[in-house]
Amino acid sequence: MTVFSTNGPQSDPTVQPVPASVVAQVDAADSTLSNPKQAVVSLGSNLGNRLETLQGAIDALEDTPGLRVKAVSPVYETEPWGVEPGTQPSYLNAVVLIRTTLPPSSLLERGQAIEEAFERVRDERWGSRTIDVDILTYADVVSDDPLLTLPHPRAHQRAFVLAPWHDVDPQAQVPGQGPVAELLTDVGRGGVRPRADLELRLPE
Ligand code: A4P
Ligand code: MG
Repeated sequence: MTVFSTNGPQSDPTVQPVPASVVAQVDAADSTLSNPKQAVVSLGSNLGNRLETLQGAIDALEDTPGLRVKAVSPVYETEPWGVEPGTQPSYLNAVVLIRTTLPPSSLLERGQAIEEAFERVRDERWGSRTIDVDILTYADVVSDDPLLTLPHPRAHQRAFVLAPWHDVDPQAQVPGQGPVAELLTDVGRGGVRPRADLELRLPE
């Protein structure tokens, strides 16, 4: 039987109208899902098959629901930063641009899960590692929470971060610090060299 009402022939009198407040909540959730944020992630490795591990971390990021890897930088061979010269193998570093609907805390957890998956051992600060996944920026969020400091507190001092970041996004800004291009000029390119013979793939 077709029920006719002022709303037209398809309306069902047993269906109650959805309250406006619920509609507003659903709309807000939907706009979050359709409004991913840009984040920038730094990857570093100085143990094991460094290139393979960097690629594995990029693929694992892409496999994360609510996260797409949008760009991958060139690879740099870099001198270990923050330790006595000659005490650690050199690093491969790269920077990736992502878009994600994950909040910053979930992105951090995902990065740490990827570090675990590559059997990263934490026995000393700035110790050698199979993989380090650091969040450089998340949109324009600024936070001094030690669990997740944004932007990354040492990013603006490090050529191994700034050089690949500038390659992949020459216009990038570090919130509160200025353009990556200027920071890189200030810091210089000492201790980092591009490895044009090594390439990381953007996941399909
Ligand atoms: N944490 C706070 N903010 C962040 C953030 N923005 N991204 C907290 C990621 N983690 C963040 O990190 C320690 C704690 O930082 C985490 O529990 C997290 O809640 P960790 O990865 O466990 O330890 P770590 O990496 O040894 O310490 P730290 O201070 O984060 O080291 P860095 O500054 O990341 O430096 N030299 C070269 N050439 N290339 C490198 O990639 N990396 C490091 C690590 C040192 N020297 C290097 C390189
Ligand atoms: Mg770290």
